[in-house]
Amino acid sequence: HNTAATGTAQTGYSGTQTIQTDSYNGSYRLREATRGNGVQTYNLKKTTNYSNAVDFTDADDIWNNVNANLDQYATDAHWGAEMTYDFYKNNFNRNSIDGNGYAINSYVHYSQNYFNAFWDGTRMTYGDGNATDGNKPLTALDVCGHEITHGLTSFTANLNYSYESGALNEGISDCMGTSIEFYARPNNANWLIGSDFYTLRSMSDPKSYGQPNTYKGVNWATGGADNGGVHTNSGVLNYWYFLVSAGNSGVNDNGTSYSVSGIGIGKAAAILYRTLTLYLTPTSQYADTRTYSIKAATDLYGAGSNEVLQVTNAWTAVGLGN
Ligand code: ASN
Ligand code: ZN
Repeated sequence: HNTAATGTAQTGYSGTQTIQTDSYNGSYRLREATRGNGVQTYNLKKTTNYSNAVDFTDADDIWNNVNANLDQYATDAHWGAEMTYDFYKNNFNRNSIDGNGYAINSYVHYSQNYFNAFWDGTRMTYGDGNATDGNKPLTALDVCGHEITHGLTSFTANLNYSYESGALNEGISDCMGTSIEFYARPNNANWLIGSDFYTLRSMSDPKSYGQPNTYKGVNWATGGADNGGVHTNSGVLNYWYFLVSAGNSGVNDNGTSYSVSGIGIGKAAAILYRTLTLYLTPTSQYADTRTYSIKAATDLYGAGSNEVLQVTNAWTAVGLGN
């Protein structure tokens, strides 16, 4: 028999946060039922065997045991999943990734020296990192939001995970992951991906991490590696999203001068969410995303609005003018 409880977590990356847990058999677990059909976070104990995963437990629901197993970072995954649920619920009234309460299960301490995190179609998995990032777990808030958003994408546009549609799939996860970071941790948010443990990408300056900021421009990946460059060519969507949110001016790789006035990350998220959930399809390309994001902005803010103008200007900036 279990009872809902409210705990306090000293997270690894996000300071002290309130989390929902439950009380069971004399201790507390990272399980809750206040959001949809539940948010659960499990311990793989450095194995890859999901059927042997166990609960993380705490004696008093004040999760402050910093230990050599790095168990404190499990609370980051749990809180990150809760904040991702809240972001979609509070902003778009969406009840989890499928709109129907889909249980969000996360698995921490996957394997050994594993420097990645992934959504496998049903759940999240996080490695503990390796020497590259100083052995820091991958449970940063923006990465939690990124991985869970892969689930949202699979239930909506279901963008094919290769070449351009795959780059859009990746970019959408970065854009929403960063939006979730700004939503849940507004005083400690940035446009980098994974900077809590090791910066993987920059949305405000994709070229500084080997990504393109212009469609088919410098750093655009053309080969089959990485499913057709999905983690590289996502830089174009990322920079578009940064521009829509925060604005910037400059000259792109085609020699086109641009100036975008940011409309804020909240409106940018609303436009991208509507584009993803209403208009994109498995085979959508960058040109389609331009068309439908302008349509989404028109739906939300009206034809001729400043929002539509800046969304359009940002596409011109990344090399997708008409
Ligand atoms: N962390 C990576 C991602 O979510 C895993 C992968 O390559 N699919 O994109
Ligand atoms: Zn991804």
